[in-house]
Amino acid sequence: MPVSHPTVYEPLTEQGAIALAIRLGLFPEGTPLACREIGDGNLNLVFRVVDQQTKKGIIIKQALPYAKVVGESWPLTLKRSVIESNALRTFASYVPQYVPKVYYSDESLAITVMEDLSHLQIARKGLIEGKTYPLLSQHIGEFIAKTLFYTSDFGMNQQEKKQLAQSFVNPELCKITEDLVFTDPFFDHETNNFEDELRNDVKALWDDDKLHLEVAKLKHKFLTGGDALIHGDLHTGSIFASDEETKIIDPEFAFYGPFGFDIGQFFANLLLNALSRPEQQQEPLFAHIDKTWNVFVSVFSDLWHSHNVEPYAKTEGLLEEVLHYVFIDAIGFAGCEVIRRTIGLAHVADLDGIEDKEERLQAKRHALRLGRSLILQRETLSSTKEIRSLFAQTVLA
Ligand code: SR1
Ligand code: MG
Repeated sequence: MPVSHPTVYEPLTEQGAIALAIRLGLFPEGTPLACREIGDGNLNLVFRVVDQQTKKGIIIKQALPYAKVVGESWPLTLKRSVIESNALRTFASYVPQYVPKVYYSDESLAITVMEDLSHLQIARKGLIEGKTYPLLSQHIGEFIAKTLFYTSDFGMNQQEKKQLAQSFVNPELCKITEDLVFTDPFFDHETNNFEDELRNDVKALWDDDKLHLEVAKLKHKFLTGGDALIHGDLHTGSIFASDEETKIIDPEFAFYGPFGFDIGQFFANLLLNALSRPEQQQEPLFAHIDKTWNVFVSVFSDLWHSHNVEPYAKTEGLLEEVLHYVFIDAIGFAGCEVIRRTIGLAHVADLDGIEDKEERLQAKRHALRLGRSLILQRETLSSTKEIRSLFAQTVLA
């Protein structure tokens, strides 16, 4: 049966994805192709088209006009697919080794065609299986440092930065984060989702004025901070990894945001995994947090001294001031992310996958306490090493 070639938006089928791959000339003529929809995220369709002989494939990612996790009642802009392909291309200009290659994108079909990374594993899945990914923090620290520095007012022409920022204005996806990370979990909101047994713990957060003030300050930073082009959703489900390689995917939430946000989300998701592990297996997660921060500081500082375009760059104390606020913000953002992944709309398998109900509830109570401590105590921590003691106090309290 002939397959039509859409030029106006319609969701692809597996046959349609094969037809598109052929039309784009991504495989030699006559290649026997197979396709499967493999998307397991909250928002999009993901097709893997494979040459059945060589087993080599490509990925076609297509945005749906609604949030898949909720359904058609939650409409969502297709423009996020342009944001994603442009962000991948921008990141590739600084750190090509850490992002999939983009072969093609089409705004009207809301698709991005990119490198198949199926030789790697989603880091969240591997971490849940107990893997440690020895190079993960080295790679993520370098990715974050380079992308943040080079897209900031320190690393690029300050007029061009404003234009780049304009091309990444992403109000609908930012609103999701503003609501789901910074607002809904802290109020009795219909998007929240948690076990009845946690109601007293959750209600304590809703009634916590001290916490509300600090979350409001962090939300304000997210709303107003335009330091650099950030990934915007850098949890461990947005990372493919192996023992040797790391690739960052899914930057559809990218926009000009605060320096500390990506670091905070990454820290939070490592901590959520640590909460799901027995104590004696937690250390690799803490070591990843230390190393991500140390690599970030080292790479960012080197670039600061070697490639800075800002005349005040050599002013004593400025770099230290920037790193200080990145650190504090990252810890606070991490606290918000830990709480929202526990009681908000989009949970994580690290916690939800704990089979024993009592253990699961206990891990979630610990997560709520840890998130709160990270937010309230962010200004008292002086190094990532202190996250360990905060974690231990929270879990033992
Ligand atoms: C309705 S979208 C829910 C979550 O999925 C994405 O991965 C983001 O983390 C978002 O907050
Ligand atoms: Mg995503």
